[in-house]
Amino acid sequence: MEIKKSVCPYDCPDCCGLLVSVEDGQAATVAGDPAHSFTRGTLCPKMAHYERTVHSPQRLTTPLKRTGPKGSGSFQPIRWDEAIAEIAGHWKTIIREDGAEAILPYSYAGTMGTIQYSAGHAFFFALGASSLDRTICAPAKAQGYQDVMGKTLPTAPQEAQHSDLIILWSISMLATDIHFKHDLDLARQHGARIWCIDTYETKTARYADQFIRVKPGTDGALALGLMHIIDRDKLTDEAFLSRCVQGWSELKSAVLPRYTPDHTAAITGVPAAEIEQLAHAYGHAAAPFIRLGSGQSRYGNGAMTSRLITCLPAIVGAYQHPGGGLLTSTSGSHAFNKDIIRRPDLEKPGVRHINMIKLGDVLNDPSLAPAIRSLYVYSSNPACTAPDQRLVRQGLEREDLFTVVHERFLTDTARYADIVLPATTSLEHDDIYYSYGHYTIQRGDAVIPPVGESKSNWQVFRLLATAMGLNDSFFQQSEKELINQFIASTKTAWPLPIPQNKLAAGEPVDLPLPANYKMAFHTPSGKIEICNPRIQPALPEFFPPHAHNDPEEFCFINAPDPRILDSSFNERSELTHGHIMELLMHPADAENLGLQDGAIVIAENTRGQARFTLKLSERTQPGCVVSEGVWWQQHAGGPNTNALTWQRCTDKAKGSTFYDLKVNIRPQNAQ
Ligand SMILES: Nc1nc2c(c(=O)[nH]1)N[C@H]1C(S)=C(S)[C@@H](COP(=O)(O)OP(=O)(O)OC[C@H]3O[C@@H](n4cnc5c(=O)[nH]c(N)nc54)[C@H](O)[C@@H]3O)O[C@H]1N2
Ligand SMILES: Nc1nc2c(c(=O)[nH]1)N[C@H]1C(S)=C(S)[C@@H](COP(=O)(O)OP(=O)(O)OC[C@H]3O[C@@H](n4cnc5c(=O)[nH]c(N)nc54)[C@H](O)[C@@H]3O)O[C@H]1N2
Ligand SMILES: [Mo]
Repeated sequence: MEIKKSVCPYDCPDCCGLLVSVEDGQAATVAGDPAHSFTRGTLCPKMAHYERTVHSPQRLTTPLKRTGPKGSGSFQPIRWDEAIAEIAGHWKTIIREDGAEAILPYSYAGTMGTIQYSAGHAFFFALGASSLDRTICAPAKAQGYQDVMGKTLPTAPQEAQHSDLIILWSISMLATDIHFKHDLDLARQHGARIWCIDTYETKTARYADQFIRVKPGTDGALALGLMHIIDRDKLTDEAFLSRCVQGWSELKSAVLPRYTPDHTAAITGVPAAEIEQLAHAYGHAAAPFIRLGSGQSRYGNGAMTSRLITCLPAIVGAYQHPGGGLLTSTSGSHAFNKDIIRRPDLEKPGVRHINMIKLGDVLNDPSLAPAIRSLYVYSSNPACTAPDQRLVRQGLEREDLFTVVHERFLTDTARYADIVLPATTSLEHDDIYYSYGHYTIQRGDAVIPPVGESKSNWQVFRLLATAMGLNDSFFQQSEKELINQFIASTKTAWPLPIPQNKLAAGEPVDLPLPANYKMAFHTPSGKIEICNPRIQPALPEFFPPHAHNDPEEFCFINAPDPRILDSSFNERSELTHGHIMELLMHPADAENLGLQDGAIVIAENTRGQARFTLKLSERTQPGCVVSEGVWWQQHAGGPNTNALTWQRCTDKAKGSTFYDLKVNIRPQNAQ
């Protein structure tokens, strides 16, 4: 038996270091790598048995061709050369008749690996296909941070160990960022207090010392209310503000006066006394640290909300103190020059861009010219995870749509494919990884041979490039050659030298941070920009989310489930058994509707409906129902939460608004 190092590839901020024991070409066990400075040898329950995903009997092992109606899941195995020839044949006809823009790639972060995530970019650019805007996650959060802080490096999570007050702000930490708990536990040993701000009482809220429950989409008003009190009670750091911040006096005179505790309480639903308490805790803390998740960004005002929260550390000068600061997403990704794989230079000028959130509209729009005639999906499961599911599935059912899905499992999306191609897992292909939750990077080479005939994303695009006559030598490179280029690119892409030999050897490497990184404000003015004259509005200001004006009765939060990750891990029955498609409702609301705990209910709105088991709980607030997890149809027994979500975008950065919606609830047997 041999122990080999690897990296968790999933779309999670922790990006764990792994130790894989390999026996007879199979992964026998998977453990955490104690040498990884953020994840320190522990894993979540999903990855602790990653070998069950890798060697699952449900793995796709050969290419498949559809034999039944779309969505039925009837396929027959075919050879790789037949599959590639069939795809190339269809695409050549489509390009000749309608142009390459009639082909749409669709992918996201099934793997976060730098190569495999972006493996198709250059190929589809060279083909001239429609370009996909990959905005399904939290670009509005990044935008809000950037509007205030520019390219300033966010605070490293380990800093929180030295903080005396930590706010977990719309982050489901015990589901989505579990290793951060270690840093908080250490801070607590020195007396730190932990606050959590969420719309319902998550496990993370129970772990915190104090919990603030906000109405969905109103955190921007809360941030303004906190600033109002911090200013009123003279808890600001005036020296820091005058030296390092632009626009504070304008915000103070033009916006803050309205956000009195009572006005803020009326918008957010948080009692004025609690707002006062949090403002004083934050204003008096020696080194307050905010860990901002993405929940607040999944609304029509998501970029603005994130921008308003980003102003808070500035007014108390948090960045000056060890332990103080704000972590949104780390910039570990800047350690590599991603253009090496993405090749933006190959994108044809003026080519059509399509926002992935709008997939439902795009597949059904009769006026789109050219119409989408072929969809190539990899590293994503849009039939399950994209908003407005009824429209997405209606599009996938189109007989004239030639759909190819490159997957590890027969997902909801793969069931609609004309051709399915089997994909490797991260243990079977080479890649190099960065994290969006900390500053450790690591190379992860294949540790076992491919399962069945599966191939990596990059290997498939190499085959397709040849079949489509793209002879550029770029497409002939191996993954290892690309990894070497990424390692070499760290010299120019990152501020301080990175130990390249350690990185090349597959060890976790902590990116060296400049000593003053928290105080080096990379904005055009060199200051933190509460007022940003280059954007509209120049001063941040709260406005309500989209659903504010929706006619249905209940806000609907569809949050992460600790057992799965988006729709990944649905293949693992030991994880997915038990409570799924549950809907939390406040007992007072249930009483009004005459509904009992355990009732089967239908949630519905103009987009569609989904069936849930009702669970009465004071963990949620009146007027707000909650469901956790994005479940495969075979587990959900029908449409999942995305039957109810909208294709509407955020205020900036065209992000998704998964939590900005309302539904009506009725018992299943009532009309
Ligand atoms: N186990 C598990 N881990 C995951 C995922 C998963 O599905 N399961 N998903 C992965 C992905 S793709 C991502 S992007 C990250 C996301 O990780 P997080 O940032 O933790 O998750 P979010 O989905 O943004 O939701 C975080 C919390 O925001 C709350 N929330 C919703 N609306 C509001 C609001 O208006 N105000 C406030 N204050 N809170 C609100 C939700 O109730 C939820 O508890 O996690 C990753 N890790
Ligand atoms: N209702 C609701 N919907 C949501 C969310 C929510 O909170 N609520 N969260 C949203 C968010 S934040 C995100 S980021 C999206 C994510 O949505 P998706 O992009 O659909 O992500 P996953 O559901 O994880 O599906 C990834 C798929 O990629 C496959 N895969 C893994 N590795 C590879 C590989 O190397 N190659 C190939 N070809 N395939 C691979 C996996 O088997 C898996 O089926 O979901 C969004 N959808
Ligand atoms: Mo995400």
